[in-house]
Amino acid sequence: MDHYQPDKTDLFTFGLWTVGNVGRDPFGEAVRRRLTPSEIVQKLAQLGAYGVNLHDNDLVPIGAPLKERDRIVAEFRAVLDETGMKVAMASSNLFFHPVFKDGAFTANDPKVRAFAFQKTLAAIDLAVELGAATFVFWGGREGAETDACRDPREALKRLRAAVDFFCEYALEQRYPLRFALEAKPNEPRGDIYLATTGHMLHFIETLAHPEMVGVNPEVAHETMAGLSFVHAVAQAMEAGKLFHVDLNAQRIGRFDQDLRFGSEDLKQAFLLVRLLEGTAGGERYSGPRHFDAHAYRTEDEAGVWEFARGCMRTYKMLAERARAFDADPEVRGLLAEQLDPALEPLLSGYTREKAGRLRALALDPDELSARGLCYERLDQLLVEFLLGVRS
Ligand code: GCO
Ligand code: MN
Ligand code: MN
Repeated sequence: MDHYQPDKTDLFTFGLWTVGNVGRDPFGEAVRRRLTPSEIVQKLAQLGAYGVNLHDNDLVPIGAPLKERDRIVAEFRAVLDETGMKVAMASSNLFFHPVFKDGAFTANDPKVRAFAFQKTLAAIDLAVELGAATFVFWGGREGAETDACRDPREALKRLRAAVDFFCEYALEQRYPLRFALEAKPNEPRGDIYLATTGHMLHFIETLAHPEMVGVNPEVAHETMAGLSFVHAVAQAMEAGKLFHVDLNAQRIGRFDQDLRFGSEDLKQAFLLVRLLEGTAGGERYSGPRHFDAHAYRTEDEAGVWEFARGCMRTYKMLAERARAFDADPEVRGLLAEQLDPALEPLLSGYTREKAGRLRALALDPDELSARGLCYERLDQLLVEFLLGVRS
């Protein structure tokens, strides 16, 4: 049996728009035919995925009459049931139609905002109907090229009003739904509001129902900003806010590449999987592992499935490498050496007595700084595990 063959317990998911990507970019037309949602679900099920994610319009065309909508949803439901695939996450497309050229929830025209609300209410209903546990807000058009157009503080107030509104709606309907906010620094707008996961985490604390709202960090987006994705995810986990995660690959200083997971910066990918899987001892992330990525534009349909297989296989290979790394006696020894369990209790929970004991400690900074930390050795071990030279 292939050790890296995924199955449903791995909780791997793909957006309909990811494997469904036809390879269009700002400089060129589609290179692949559009796959139907049913085809996507069937093929992903064969490959061992757990489920799919969707924007409202990945399934139901914008403006479709109710009868048509219901027919499409019923047909989709049947394929899900037949394959045992789940819809893990859903969202509302608030960026494609020209009506959103000035944003959706932050647009200056209140009629545009009203349309975005109307569309999102329907998308939330659809999400719940399909059994999605998480609803993502990715505000790709919530930004500006010229900040002369609106006070950014007003934009934040409008975003807050919108998220609060949908939380209230979900509560009133008794929907078992959580919301996840996805940050991106730019693209398609010149600057997008709430540019990073850190911005989002603070914004959530200003909402009326912060407990219902978490984040959906994406590798590419944090990397575009030149930041450590591992740190962003760690902060979200530590705050109990990692509701969902968008896995892909990206090089710094580029457009949003959305590449196959693990295809760039394998070391960051390794450290990310190590964090999500909790192999170093922290709590494991238990939600779906979503690949928000697409195949190279060079690929035909076979290449798309190769891409999907690759995302899942690389995740599992990295998880296996991370487990081996963290079980290694030398690695454990190097990490343990850094700790002094006897001293730890003094360093949290202020009491006057602890402050007194701290003052009395004989600590010589010159002596402390003379000690090498062996992080070169530790990182070299990481590289050797990553390359499979050590196991
Ligand atoms: C991007 C975004 C999108 C969102 C998706 C869900 O690549 O710019 O990540 O793919 O994740 O639209 O809302
Ligand atoms: Mn994403
Ligand atoms: Mn992206």
